[in-house]
Parts: sequence; C-alpha cells; structure tokens
Amino acid sequence: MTDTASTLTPVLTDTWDAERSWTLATYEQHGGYRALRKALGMAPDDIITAVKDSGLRGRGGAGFPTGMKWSFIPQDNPKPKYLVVNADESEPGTCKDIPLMMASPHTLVEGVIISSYAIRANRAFIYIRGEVVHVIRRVQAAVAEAYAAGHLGKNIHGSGYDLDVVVHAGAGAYICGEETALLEGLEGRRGQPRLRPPFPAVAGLYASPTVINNVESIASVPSIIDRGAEWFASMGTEKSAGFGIFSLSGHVKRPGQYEAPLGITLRQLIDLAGGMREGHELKFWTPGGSSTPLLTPEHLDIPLDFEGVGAAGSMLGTRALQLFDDTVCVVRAVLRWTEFYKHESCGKCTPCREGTWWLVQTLARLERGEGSEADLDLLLDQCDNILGRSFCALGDGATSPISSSIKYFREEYLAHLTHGGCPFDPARSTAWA
Ligand code: L3W
Ligand code: SF4
Repeated sequence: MTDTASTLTPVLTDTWDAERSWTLATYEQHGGYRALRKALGMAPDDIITAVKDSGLRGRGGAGFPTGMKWSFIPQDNPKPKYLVVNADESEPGTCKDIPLMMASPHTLVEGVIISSYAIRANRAFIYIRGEVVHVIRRVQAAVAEAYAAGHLGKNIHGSGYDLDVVVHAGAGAYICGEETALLEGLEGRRGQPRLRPPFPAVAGLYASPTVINNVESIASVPSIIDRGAEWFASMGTEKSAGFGIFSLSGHVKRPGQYEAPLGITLRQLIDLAGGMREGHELKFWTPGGSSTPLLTPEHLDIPLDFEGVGAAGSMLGTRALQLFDDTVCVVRAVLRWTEFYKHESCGKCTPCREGTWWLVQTLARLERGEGSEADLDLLLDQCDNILGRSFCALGDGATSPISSSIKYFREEYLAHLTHGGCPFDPARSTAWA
C-alpha cells in the first residue's frame, strides 16, 4: 500500500465489494444494525450530542452542522416530527448517493432509524430521484427486509419506539433537490422552493418540524454511534471533520468513488485514480458539481474541505470532482451546463427563469464564434443580475461555471471569436492540424 492509498478511509464504502452487499444478511455479517441496538439504549438527546460532537456537517453540498440542525427541532411542539432523506441526487457530476444506496442500502436505513429516534420522529421519508427506478426498488427491498427483521415498525427491538419509513419516488426535476421544493413535491404539489425562514426544522413537511438531510449524512450516523464521536472527529480537519466520498469522473485513468478524510487534495486523489489519461494534462475541474466555481491545476494542492475550497474561491459542494483535460473546450462545457440550468429552472422567479435563457443565448453565440468581446462583459452582467437576486441556490449555481471560466479562461473565449468557432473542433478550425 502506498502512502497515498493509506489515506483512504473506507467506512461507508467498506462492504461495497462484498458478495450481495445490499442484503440484510451481508450487512449484519459486517456489524450492521449493531449501532441501532446501541442507540435504542441511549437517550435521544445523547445521540444528538454525539452527532454534534462528531463535527459531522451536511454532505449534500452546504455543509450545515448536522447535530445543530437536529437540535433545532422544537420538542415542545405537539405536532408530529419528520425525517426526510434527500436522495434526489441530480447535480451534474454528483454520483455518490446512488452508488451508496445500490451497494449498501441498509447503511442508509439504519441511519434513518437512529436519526428518527434522535429527533423523536415516528415517520420518515426517503425521497429518491424518480429516474433511478433500480435504486428505488433496492431501497424498497431493504426497507422491507428491515421491517421483517424487526428493525422497523412497532416497538422496535422492545424499545417502545415506533417508526414507519416511506420510500417516495420523485418526478424527475433537479429543483426537487432543493429542500423546500422537495417538501412541496412530497406533499403532492409542483416542486418549487418555499420562502425560508421558516426553515424546515420549524415548519417543514405538512408544516411540522422536519429534518432534511442528504443520504451520505444520514448514512454516516451509524458509524458515529458505533465507534464514537471522537473517532469521527479524529479524521478530516478541525472545522471539516470526518470522511467523505469523493466522486472522480472525467479524464482520470480510474474514475470512481474514493472515500477519504476531508482535507485530502486533488493531487492525492488523482494519484489514487491512476493519474490523468496518458499524454494529457488536467485543464480545469469542479470541486463539487457544476454549481461550484471551476478550479484549475494551480489548485491541485488545496485541502478539499469546506474552508480550503472556500478560500480558493469555490465550494466543496458534493465532492463531485469532474476532471477535464487539455482536449476539452471550456466554453462548450460551460454552455452544456448552462443549458441544463435553463432547462431545470423552475420558473418561479424572474432572474433565474429569464436570466438562464439569456445566458444560453449569449454563450451559444460566443461558442459559435459569432459574438464579440463585449459579449463577455454582457455575460458577466447577466450573471450579476442573477447571483444573489434569485429565489434559491439554482440561479446562483448557474452563474458559477460562467464567471469562473471567464476568470481563468478569458483567452479561450476570445479564441472562439478569432477562429470563427471552437478552436478545439477539427471541423471548424485548423488548430488541430
Ligand atoms: C434552521 C437556520 N435550519 C440553514 C439548514 C437548511 C438546510 C441546511 C443548509 O443548498 C447547497 C446549494 C447547492 N435554522 C438554518 C437552517 N439551515 N440555516 O441548513 O442550508 P443552505 O441554505 O446553506 O443550503 P441548501 O439550501 O441546502 C445546498 C450546493 O449545495 N450544491 C449541492 C447540490 C447537490 C445536489 C444533488 O444533486 N444532491 O443538487 C452544490 O454545490 O448549490 O448551494 O437544510 O434548512 N437558521
Ligand atoms: Fe426557481 Fe430558479 Fe428561482 Fe430557484 S432561482 S426559485 S429554480 S426560478
């Protein structure tokens, strides 16, 4: 094992290669549901304290402290409390929750039971992206196995605690990954964001106190209860504790999921992935999906934690590391992402609904080589009128690849104008000759 390889911390991914890893039998053979039995012997508040002490921060992109979010649930409120798992993974490049649910759905189910017990919820929902029918079936099967084994239902393991879990299929809209749009969808309405505050912790599903957490956040809870908050906090960095799944896609030799402590660098991860493909070099990358500003090779050694990536002018996001080598046209990649945001804009607010349409028009003109240098300022102006003026993070996110690519690759935009089209496209340029 090399030094770099020894930095991997397989916890969530530990059993993914085991035979029939998704079954209850395999999960229990590897210590599964041990944490649940321990948790049911603890006071719910002690579980919240353990999660707070672990330093776990939300793994869905924003990094909000998980234990703190749970402590916002008002226990003097007579309304039912709910746990909702955000499994609507659809951010371009993000591909960690779906493999986790396929390979080890019981890690999520066990996390759901412990987390629901901690916040005193008797009903939990797992909201899964509708397009991934195979994942929905797998999680449904795991929930059924958990009921049959007495891990779910009435009086779980004689503790007096009852929990029912509903697996809900989304209807195929990226915006339903935004937590309040997800709640609208769950309540049977069109998925559009709600005004916050009130935050879901105070008035969420059916106007009741609701915790919404990402799949990976909830799946991390059993290991924290089983091995202790100190164990979790001993990994990662001071403000970004623990480990996370880093999803490498694009031009590396071995793309895939690499579970490592927060604070690892992209250089180390590329090393683990066998390097960039032969004969090519890294040109640009996203740290956490396309909503996080692009970075370049000069950022290969920044710590991939919330603070380190923030200091470099981007966001850790979902650790969706999309790596693009020197054969890729950045303008074309950014145009493709922008078309996605335009298509997925829910239409509720004007800056995003109209603005993403205009972004595509201006970018497409530049990509065809038909624009002018003034279009770069126009694009930045359009971004300026969306960023901070949109109702939810989708509008802000749509501007990230554009403004960051102009910051680092202004010359490449201008080259489209001088070449009369994409300088990387052999059909339209002599640059490849
Ligand atoms: C109670 C308060 N709760 C904040 C809660 C809030 C939420 C969490 C984080 O967006 C980002 C977005 C994407 N009292 C609270 C409170 N909360 N203040 O804390 O809230 P927030 O607003 O910081 O972020 P968010 O709305 O959850 C998530 C970025 O992540 N992202 C992720 C994309 C991922 C997908 C996917 O496919 N999985 O879409 C990538 O960068 O752009 O900025 O629970 O209620 N005072
Ligand atoms: Fe809808 Fe976009 Fe406005 Fe969000 S920013 S509410 S996705 S129109």
